[in-house]
Amino acid sequence: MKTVFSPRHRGHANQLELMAGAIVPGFELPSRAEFIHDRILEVGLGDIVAPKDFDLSIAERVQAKDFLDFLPTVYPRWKELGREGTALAYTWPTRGLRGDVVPECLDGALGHYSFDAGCGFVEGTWDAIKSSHDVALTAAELVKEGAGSAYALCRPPGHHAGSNFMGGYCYINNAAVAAEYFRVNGAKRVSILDVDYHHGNGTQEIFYSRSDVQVINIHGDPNQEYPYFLGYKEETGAGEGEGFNINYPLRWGTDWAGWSQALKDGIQKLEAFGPDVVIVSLGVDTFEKDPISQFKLKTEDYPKIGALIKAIGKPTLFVQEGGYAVADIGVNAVGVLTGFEG
Ligand code: SP5
Ligand code: ZN
Repeated sequence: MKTVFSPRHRGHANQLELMAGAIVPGFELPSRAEFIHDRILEVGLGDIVAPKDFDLSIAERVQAKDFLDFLPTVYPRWKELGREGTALAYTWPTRGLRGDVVPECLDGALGHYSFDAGCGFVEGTWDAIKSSHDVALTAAELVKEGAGSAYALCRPPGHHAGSNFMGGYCYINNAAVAAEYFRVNGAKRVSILDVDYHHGNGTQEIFYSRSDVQVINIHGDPNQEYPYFLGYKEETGAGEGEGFNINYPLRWGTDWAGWSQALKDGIQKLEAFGPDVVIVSLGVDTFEKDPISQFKLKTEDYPKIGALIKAIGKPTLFVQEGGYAVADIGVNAVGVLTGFEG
């Protein structure tokens, strides 16, 4: 299968995040995408192509225009304030505060448009976000035009970003934009299968009231794990969308036996839905050596994931999400893709 990749992700570097009471170097490193890129060449998965330039009209159908307009302004405004380093939010509107105001002050606006301190901005961040969006849409276009599969090597990732907020290293929700692209281009039903270790709260929120995009998530139980405030089993969709959101929260320590049971059950529900196209939000932070995660998948398990997805028999778009064991991320992510290829 073809991979879409842009070196413009590299400008999103040296960002900081808040973890366990300390400001630490971000885990979402440029080397993540480079290790995957190099592994694709090593195994000869297929051509690696550059993204086309897309406008944000599809993105604006799933994420608010004011939010999307805000993203490119953050770092220029940060610099205008005479600051350097990473622009990061530190105040968030929770219960009892006004969620409807966007303060003039950049720090307030950053808080308004995010739910955690996982989305720092540096000089090259917006350009990387836009390139990641373009990577997803270019790969979606390949699938639309008849490729059985394609891989969007997105960085930054997207699944924590919702209709008007960022968080969890995610700004534009690449998988959601791709799903909307397929809908606009004739697909009647789209399934998003999110296998990242963390619940894809943004994807769930975007499609929660819709019956045309089924969202299936397998992830660390939010009682134990980030993002804590969404991803529980009883969240099954609302209104028209009732029954089209499916969560598999799994406890810390889950290994292939438990994890693959959830995947097989999810695939059954996906097949019953009967989508025209499948989007896989492909995180490999389920790996036993992931530095911020608590599942126990092994390198040998990733090709099995690909094979199970291949057996669905649908056009499939893989969209890269998380995975922080950088030395292993290439082998694991590409393992899913080679397992799919068979
Ligand atoms: C796309 C994606 O995978 N985003 C993940 C964002 C996770 N951010 C919060 C991480 C919290 C880690 N806490 C565990 C501490 C391990 N020592
Ligand atoms: Zn993750």
